[in-house]
Amino acid sequence: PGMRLDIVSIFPEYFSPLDVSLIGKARERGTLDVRVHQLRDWTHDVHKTVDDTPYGGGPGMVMKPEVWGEAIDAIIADGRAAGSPAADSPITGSPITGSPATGSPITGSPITGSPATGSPITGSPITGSPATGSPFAGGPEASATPRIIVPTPSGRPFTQEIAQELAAEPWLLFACGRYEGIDSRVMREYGARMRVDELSIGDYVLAGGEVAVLVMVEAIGRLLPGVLGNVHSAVDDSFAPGAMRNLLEGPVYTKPPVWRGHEVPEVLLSGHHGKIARWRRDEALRRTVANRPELAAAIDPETLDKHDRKL
Ligand code: 6GU
Repeated sequence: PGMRLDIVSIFPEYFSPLDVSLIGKARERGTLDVRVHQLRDWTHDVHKTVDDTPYGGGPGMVMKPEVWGEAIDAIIADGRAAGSPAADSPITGSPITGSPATGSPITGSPITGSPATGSPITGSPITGSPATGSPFAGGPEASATPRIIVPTPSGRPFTQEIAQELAAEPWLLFACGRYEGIDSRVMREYGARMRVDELSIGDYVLAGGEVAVLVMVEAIGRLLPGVLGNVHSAVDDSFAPGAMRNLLEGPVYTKPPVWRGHEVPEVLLSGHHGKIARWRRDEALRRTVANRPELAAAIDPETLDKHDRKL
């Protein structure tokens, strides 16, 4: 069964990168069902207003709660109707840049422009119990809720650990704020009924949550079973738990052995696997101390030997 991913934004065009590469392939295969929604589709006024001045004064604008409430309610209803995860749901709708042609704002943006009938993505889930994911199934699907992610510089840090946790979820809904943010009552309203996380991707300020969501979706997407070309790469990452945990990746080399006078470190050509492993650990440690002293300081001294302490 795949993961369903809903993204709500006033700039759906930001998400065209999700049509290509790893994520695009996962969508084509049905591992990922990504639906990008235009928030303004849930406004009712001619100007499609999504923001207003902040109570208490101050600069900028705040996103109105009513439009967010309608958007999130509709998407949750749609996801429940389709069955969540939506591995089972017919792939319909317009290409990624298109807003809905007619009627309900709920169409999302499946990657293929193919018609509903004969879509290569339609079909039954590969695994799981027969009823799971069926639009007609009762039980948990009828009351399924997504995990809601609100990207904001004031959120908890998005880490590899959180990426792993989110990669295990069947349904994520990203609510992208612009301006000074979304009226806080929206997070309170949904937080009472489902998991809502405000997450930041780093200590700098972006103009909106869109790019942060692209970052998070890529980090999560490459962890999904079958998404990454090489299954080993994902568990071997700098920030993944495991053998070289808490160390940055060291330098890497490929052919030719000499390029513009720069030689590949001799040990890598030696064929001595023990020496190579030791050298890689040394380089990883050296780099961690140089680039991320706070990570180096957090290394358990028990995992260091006499040789390490001299680095
Ligand atoms: Cl998640 N959003 C915005 N607007 N700025 C950020 C961020 C998120 N993370 C770091 N800076």
